Amino acid sequence: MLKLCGLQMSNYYNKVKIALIEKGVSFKEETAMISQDPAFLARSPLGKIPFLDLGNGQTLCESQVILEYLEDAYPQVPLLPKDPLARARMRELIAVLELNFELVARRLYWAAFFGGPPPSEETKKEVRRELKKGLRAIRQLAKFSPYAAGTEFGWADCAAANHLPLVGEAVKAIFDEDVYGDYVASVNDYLRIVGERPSMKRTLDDRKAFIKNREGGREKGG
Ligand SMILES: N[C@@H](CCC(=O)N[C@@H](CS)C(=O)NCC(=O)O)C(=O)O
Repeated sequence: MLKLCGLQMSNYYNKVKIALIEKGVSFKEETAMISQDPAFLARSPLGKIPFLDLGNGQTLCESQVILEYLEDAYPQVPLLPKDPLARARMRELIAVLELNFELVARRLYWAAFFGGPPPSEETKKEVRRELKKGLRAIRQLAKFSPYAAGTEFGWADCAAANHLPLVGEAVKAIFDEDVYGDYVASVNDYLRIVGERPSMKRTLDDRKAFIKNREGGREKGG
């Protein structure tokens, strides 16, 4: 059986988890900490999570690559439209969202979520500038009608439903601002609709429980 490896609090892990649930593919979950140990690198070459253990001695890393694999290997419930341009549009939205928005905000996560030192003024300035560019492009490309790329739930939602709130939380923590500004109602309406899906509910509940346990463990551990 497939095994999704990583941490239930990770947005990229949850992107893959939602795709697996939506597609009705059986899978198990394995908690795996980010590591640069040779044994871990043998399973995940960059030492990142998530990765998928295929159960035959092989693994796959990179969430988008994993989604592509799942689509090819389990085509019964598609998460990508049939039309070539619509497929490209979905990939375009994910690329913009991840490379030009989530990855930019990622520079804030250490300070925002893990007690790291505050980012420098220079970093904050760069992040603010790049997030603005990324958000402008997202506003241009996202449909939210009601799903991220149009009327059908798909890959773009597996990504957006996890990345959009996380970026919002990071910006709030560091800048005490709402990154979405006058777009916030559209984003929140979208997150409410997508959040009603059982795949999202399960993933978010697991995430909350994971974070709660982790914090409890930390308190216990002093
Ligand atoms: N492009 C990767 C991003 C995955 C990623 O950044 N994962 C984070 C956790 S959410 C991680 O492993 N960080 C550790 C590191 O960057 O070394 C994907 O889509 O899977």
